[in-house]
Amino acid sequence: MKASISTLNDLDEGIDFRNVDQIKRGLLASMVRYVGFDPESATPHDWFFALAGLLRGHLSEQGMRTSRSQYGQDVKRVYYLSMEFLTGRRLMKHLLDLGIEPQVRAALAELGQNLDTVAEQESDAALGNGGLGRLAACFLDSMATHAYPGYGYGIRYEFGMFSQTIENGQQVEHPESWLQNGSPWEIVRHNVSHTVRFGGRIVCFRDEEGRESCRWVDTDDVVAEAYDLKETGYGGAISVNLRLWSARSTQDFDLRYFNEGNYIEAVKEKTVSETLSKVLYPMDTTLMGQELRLKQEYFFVSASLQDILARFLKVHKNPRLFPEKTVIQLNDTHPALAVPELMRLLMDQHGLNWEDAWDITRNTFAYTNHTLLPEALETWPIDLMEALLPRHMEIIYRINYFFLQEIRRTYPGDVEMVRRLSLIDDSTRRVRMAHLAVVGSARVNGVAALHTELLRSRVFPDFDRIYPGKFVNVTNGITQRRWLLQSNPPLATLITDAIGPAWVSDLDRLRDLEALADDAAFQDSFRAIKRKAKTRAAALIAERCGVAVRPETLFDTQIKRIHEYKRQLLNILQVIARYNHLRASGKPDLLPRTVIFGGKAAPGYFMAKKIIRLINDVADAINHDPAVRGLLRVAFVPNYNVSTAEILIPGCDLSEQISTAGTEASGTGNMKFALNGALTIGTLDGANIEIREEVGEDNIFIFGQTAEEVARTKAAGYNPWNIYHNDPELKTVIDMIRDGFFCTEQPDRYHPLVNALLDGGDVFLVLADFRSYMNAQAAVDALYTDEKTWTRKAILNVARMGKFSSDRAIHTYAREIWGIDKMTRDDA
Ligand code: 26V
Repeated sequence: MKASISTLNDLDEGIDFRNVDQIKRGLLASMVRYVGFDPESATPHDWFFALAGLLRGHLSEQGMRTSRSQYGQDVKRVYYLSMEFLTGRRLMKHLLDLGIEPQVRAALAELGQNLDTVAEQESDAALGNGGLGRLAACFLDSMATHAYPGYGYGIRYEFGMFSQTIENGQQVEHPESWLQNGSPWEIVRHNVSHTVRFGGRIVCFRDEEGRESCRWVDTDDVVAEAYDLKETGYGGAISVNLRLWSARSTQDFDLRYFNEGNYIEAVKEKTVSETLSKVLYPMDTTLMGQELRLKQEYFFVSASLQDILARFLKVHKNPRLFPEKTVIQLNDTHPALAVPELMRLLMDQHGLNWEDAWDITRNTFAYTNHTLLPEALETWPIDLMEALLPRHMEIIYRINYFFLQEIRRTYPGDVEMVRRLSLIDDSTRRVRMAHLAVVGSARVNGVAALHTELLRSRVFPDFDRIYPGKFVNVTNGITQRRWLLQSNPPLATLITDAIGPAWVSDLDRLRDLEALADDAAFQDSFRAIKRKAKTRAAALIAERCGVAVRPETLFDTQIKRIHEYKRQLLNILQVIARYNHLRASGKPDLLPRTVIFGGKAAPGYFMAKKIIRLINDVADAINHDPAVRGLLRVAFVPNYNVSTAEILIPGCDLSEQISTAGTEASGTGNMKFALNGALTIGTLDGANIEIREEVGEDNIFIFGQTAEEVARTKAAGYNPWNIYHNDPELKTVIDMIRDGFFCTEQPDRYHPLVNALLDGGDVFLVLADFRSYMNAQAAVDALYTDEKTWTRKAILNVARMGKFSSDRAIHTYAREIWGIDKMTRDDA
């Protein structure tokens, strides 16, 4: 019998989440049946699982409704392919989306439990490195909230981003097993699996009509198994499915070995293939030629495309309609193999010819670029690709052949142009994944206005010329549901009380707060909320770093990945200068400050690790110096992740966004801070430029060279030594670091950092921007003494953040890139 929608409605009789009593009974039942513990002796951890288990059924039901609507309306879907989804904890998000937080809180309270304590039992799903992965999570939230038929595909890493401890001032990495206790949210799809093939060789033959077809044989196979997570949207009507692939061996035992009695060899193959989804690569720039990474990329791309095609073909018999019903967004080049994979599937499995397959392919994909750093642009050695993916390499050669033929026709005799545009770099014998993505996509976008402009002018000028209109900008955004409603409930309530709740799904409505920027009572409440959030941040700092900090001081925060281009080093130089000033003058003319750092370094990134150590050494010296007690404190908060951000961002006064102009594609932390009422000190880089446009130049501290000035400075032959010799305050700071002031037991510890700044040419212009940064910091000090003016500016920052909602970003993608519409729920 075919189940009808009403069958699903009947299920609702199970439990009414508006009813505290029913939730309570549901929790008890879930504890006994699902967790298997006696409620009498259950811990908060057990209650977390009981609650999640209870909700999971509800989420799954909602997912089915969504899916039925999508099929029913035969909608065009967008598939978001990303190697990373940094979703963080899920419990509170689901409760807020479903609007049942108060009821669940009350039910737990009746059982003697506190919801916040229970929620803290959940481990972060840290399936991403940083900005790119968190953006993907914000996007799923916006798609679900606004009922776009979206679908995420990624990898179910067994180990996500490593957890970080600081030992002797240095980063130590530990494996992070978010699945250790199992994840109560996952829905395992044992019936959904796809075979992914590697290696082998190609046999091509012609049929009677002379049509060529190829077979890929003698391959090593791995099975991709589907695990689904439901991303709820606000209001809870519609959800987006996030399907993560886990690698399983095709064979548990290699019987050849097993029969010879070699048990270990017999299971070895299993272990090898299952390492594919074991661990997230914890770097977000250079990583060249790692075979396992390439295999991960192809593994998730192939499984996802097979899945997408199968879903399409269930309903549509004609593959030529594919782009009408499907758009696939490539989150950076990591899934760029989707281009040759779709070609392969269409030709080798579904019998299409090259022209038709290519027509479908280039109308299906869109590609987002997230970085300008040359070392982060992916390329793969041809030899490795040929060994692992021989059929794809052939397809890439052929795409390239036709593409370059067209270029030669348009630009006869321009061999340089051909060399520059080729998908293959002949001099290094590598495949340029960005070129593959550009050629294979209908649209390419950057993630902030400046970034898109630089992409067009510096990274892809030739492509921009040959494909007018292909490059577009979609400035990033963040979801206000997580980054305000969930992480800062007191501020969210204050706002809702003042202007109503519409901002939760329409952030432009925050504009109504402008009228309250000077209102004394509103200002008082705003300040009181900030103070409370700082107290909470202070407690976290005390617990994690053993450093006591006072919430009355200015909280100055830089939390993000540790990278030379993000210039944590510039920040710490400024901190040392401040320290020197306070010590020398003995006059507390500078406002008391707490400088907070947090962030992980890629395990093999020597300089970034040195920077972490320097911050910790400096923190140690300053925090133990009675001369600056009460005036300056420095804290490095270990293991920065989504949950830590949720506490540190609301409790911040000054947001540090100080990358060298032209290096940070967008930044999204900058948006989260401003939305929570911090003022930004920053360069004219990435989305900072647009933040300034929105909040007004009086309400942000801008310093340093512009992207154009950076380029000119470098072209003119920048010499950092000149700055060093001409700025005595800066010279003192650098000399202290060089001479081991902060590490007397090993005075040369920071020579590599000092060398990079001086003899190394100071690639990121730390010295060039130092004085201007100091001046901006002085302006911060001056303004912070004027409580009313500071608060006014902070309120205006919140009021003018509307543009930076991921809702706006998703509406733009939907309209301008994806060509998709919102769904209506059939039974809504
Ligand atoms: C690159 C690589 C290359 C080697 C292998 C591992 C790996 C992992 C990730 C990446 C991508 C890094 C790019 C990235 O995260 N970009 C950030 O994207 C944010 C969202 O668009 C943006 O706000 C940040 O400015 C940008 O740095």
